[in-house]
Amino acid sequence: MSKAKFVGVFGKRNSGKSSLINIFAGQQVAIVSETPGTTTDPVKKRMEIFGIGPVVLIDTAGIDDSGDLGNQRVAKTKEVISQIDIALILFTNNQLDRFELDLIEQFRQEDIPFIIIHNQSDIIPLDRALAVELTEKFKADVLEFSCSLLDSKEQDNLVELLTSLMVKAVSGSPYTDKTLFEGLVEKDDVVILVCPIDSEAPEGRLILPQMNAIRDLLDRDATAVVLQPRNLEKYIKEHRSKIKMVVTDSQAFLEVDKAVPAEIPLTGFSVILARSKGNFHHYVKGTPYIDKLEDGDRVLILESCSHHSSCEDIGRVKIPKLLEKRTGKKIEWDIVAGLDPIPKDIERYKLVIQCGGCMITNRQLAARLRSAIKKDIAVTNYGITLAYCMGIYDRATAMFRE
Ligand SMILES: Nc1nc2c(ncn2[C@@H]2O[C@H](COP(=O)(O)OP(=O)(O)OP(=O)(O)O)[C@@H](O)[C@H]2O)c(=O)[nH]1
Ligand SMILES: [Mg+2]
Repeated sequence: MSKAKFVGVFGKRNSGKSSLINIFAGQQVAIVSETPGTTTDPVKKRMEIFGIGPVVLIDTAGIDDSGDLGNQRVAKTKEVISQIDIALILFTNNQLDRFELDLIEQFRQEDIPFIIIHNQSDIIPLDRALAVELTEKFKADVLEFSCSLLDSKEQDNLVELLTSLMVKAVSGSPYTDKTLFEGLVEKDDVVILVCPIDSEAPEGRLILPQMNAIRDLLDRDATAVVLQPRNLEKYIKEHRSKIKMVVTDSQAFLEVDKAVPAEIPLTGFSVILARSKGNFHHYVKGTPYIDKLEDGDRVLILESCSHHSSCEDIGRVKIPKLLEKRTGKKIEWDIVAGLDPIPKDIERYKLVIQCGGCMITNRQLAARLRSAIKKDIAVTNYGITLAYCMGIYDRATAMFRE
């Protein structure tokens, strides 16, 4: 289930960013040249790094670029910051000045672990006193590196060292995915998963959250009972005392709600999925704001993948319709797709509704909602909004609100 980690490589022009990416990729993915400003737009390379798993390395344009075009490139480089899990910041010649310091400040603000790399150390070695000063000041690892060592064994050792620092940086991250039942289910618990097989179910298989739920229960040595809504009542009658909780597809919630006695916790796949992705307590706080919306209020939809037509339909059609019907108000809708930048004037919005985020990392999700949360704007997500409008929110989130 592990998602790729996004690693951004930053530094001035000619510091060796593209060279570093090529070393990791073991191939020439990025153009390297002695002409400063070779890399212009961010370039992504997906690969597997032993110890981390799938990784997307992002090569960026130099942060010291200038002029009109240069400023645009720097702006593109800075947009990358909201997408990454780790930053590698390269400098050379023991010169770390306002360009790097400005980046480091942004990493700290956005809570992104970073590794400071002194590159081209074969030409000018890293000043030890500077390394100690930087480590103390920024509580970050500082690595003496070179992308062009003649001794390949020595080069391999350096790459291995950098990899281990990257592993350390991601493993301490508070943004790693929670699994669906983390903290909810223990060994030998019985959990009923209600999976309606209707015209919306895909042919011959289960959908991803259902499969992930089964897998997570197996990992926990719990028992997953997978059944259709019509078989639920009978099962509960026969096994009532043993059931820890029931999780259902939201579409079947109302029917399932009637069949599950009040003392058995009931929730939805979309709710446990939202919880596993983080920001959940903000959603629980923000969702009831739906009923406070007034005529002319603006709502921002954050649609983080642009290629799922069913999600597109939920964000662009279903949710606006449901909310306007429920509130009876005329609401203004804005949509930001993919990983496009969040509007700077976030204060204009009364509510922000994020998609399920199945295609993005938890850190990216956190970054997308950070400015709204900071300004105390109500936030929620697709699944929880649907649950709210369907009238199942209270019961489906009860066990998480105590
Ligand atoms: N001696 C030495 N040369 C290096 C090292 N790393 C990169 N270079 C050289 O430095 C030059 C710039 O390297 P690039 O990888 O293109 O640098 P970049 O940071 O991607 O540069 P821009 O894309 O222009 O921002 C090239 O000529 C590289 O061969 C190193 O560790 N040692
Ligand atoms: Mg480059």
